[in-house]
Amino acid sequence: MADLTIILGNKNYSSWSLRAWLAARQAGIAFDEIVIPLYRPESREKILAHSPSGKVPALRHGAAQVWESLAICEYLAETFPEAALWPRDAAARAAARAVSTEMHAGFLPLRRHLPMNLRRAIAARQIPGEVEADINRICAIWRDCRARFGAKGPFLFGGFTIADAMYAPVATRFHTYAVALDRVCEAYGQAIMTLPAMQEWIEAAHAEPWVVENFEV
Ligand SMILES: N[C@@H](CCC(=O)N[C@@H](CS)C(=O)NCC(=O)O)C(=O)O
Repeated sequence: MADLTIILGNKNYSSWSLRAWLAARQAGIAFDEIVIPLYRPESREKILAHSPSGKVPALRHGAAQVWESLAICEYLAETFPEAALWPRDAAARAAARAVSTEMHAGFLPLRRHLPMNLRRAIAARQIPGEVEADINRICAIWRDCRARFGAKGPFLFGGFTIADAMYAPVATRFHTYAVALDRVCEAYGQAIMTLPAMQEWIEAAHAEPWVVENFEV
């Protein structure tokens, strides 16, 4: 049993859970996980036992209790500095924090209209204008980070960082909803989707029995 536990929602749908879990997995940290099926009568009470916000993900590590995906990622970066979850260079780190916060605080139309659903058959959906604007902004972020900071690897800042964890669920959405991408964004999406940790998460999502109709668009 590890002394660090991450509490998650359904792997098929819970994009915020994926972000925290992926950061921990990529950092090579030993942890246990508890998956709480969401949007069932008992879900809220079960989540509240671990997370005062009533939302997942949450993390427990000794006396530390952390909720909010980005705060969890920050905690992992601070507690395991050798994992380099933020870029070491200050300018790159500032940019990584900016694009991570932009994801954490925004892109609501995209999140609502194209919910993460890893089991969904791959097929395009009609994209409203406000979702297209989100997609364009995200692609601009990806292109800019890859061009300015990505030379040393396939991720936004070269090696894997929290910024990649924050955008990993977007890569799954672009894949699931067959969003047409330019060459740079397509390659970056592929780099995320083919990570062994992503494959592990997707396999677990496929094995889950729970269906949340609201996310089956
Ligand atoms: N801002 C939060 C969002 C967390 C969130 O909305 N989690 C969803 C699952 S992806 C949840 O817990 N939903 C359960 C509920 O609202 O009852 C974070 O970054 O962790």
